[in-house]
Amino acid sequence: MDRTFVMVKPDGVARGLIGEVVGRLESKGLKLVCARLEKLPEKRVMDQYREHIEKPFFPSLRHYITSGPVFLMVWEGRSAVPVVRSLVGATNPAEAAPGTIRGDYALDIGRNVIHASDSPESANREISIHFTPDDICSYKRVDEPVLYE
Ligand code: IDP
Ligand code: MG
Repeated sequence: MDRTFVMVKPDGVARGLIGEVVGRLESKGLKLVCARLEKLPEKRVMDQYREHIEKPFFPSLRHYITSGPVFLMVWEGRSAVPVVRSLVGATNPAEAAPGTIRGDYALDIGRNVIHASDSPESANREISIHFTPDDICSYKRVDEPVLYE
């Protein structure tokens, strides 16, 4: 099964949207295998967003992402990376389709509620920034036999 890294950002946590996000991914059939609520240390912010460090918006992104606790998760399921990206919606919430998390819950690109890995390689990299292999739980969802052909 594929894994992806998902994070409810400080605006999402402060607005009480953790349950909404978790509920949507659970309803889709994905399995939560790891989670933690915490304020991100600077070093992991730099690792997480390394491809954006030189971008003009990075200082404000760094400030915002460390402004309060985030909810870090690992989700498992078939094609978990593209499936979660499609549930999350476009980076700019003004362009995100209705029915997506960003389309339904956000207005501003700098306050877009959620992060999700954009490729299996990023997912592995991001999971290992925030978690150790021992943190990942292994269990069966009772609906697994009917979720997959
Ligand atoms: P993604 O979160 O949809 O993968 P990325 O391009 O990887 O989008 O950007 C990472 C995050 O950086 C975005 O989710 C958003 O919070 C922030 N960001 C990206 N572009 C801008 C911008 O133009 N202005 C402000 N923040 C931005
Ligand atoms: Mg990205």
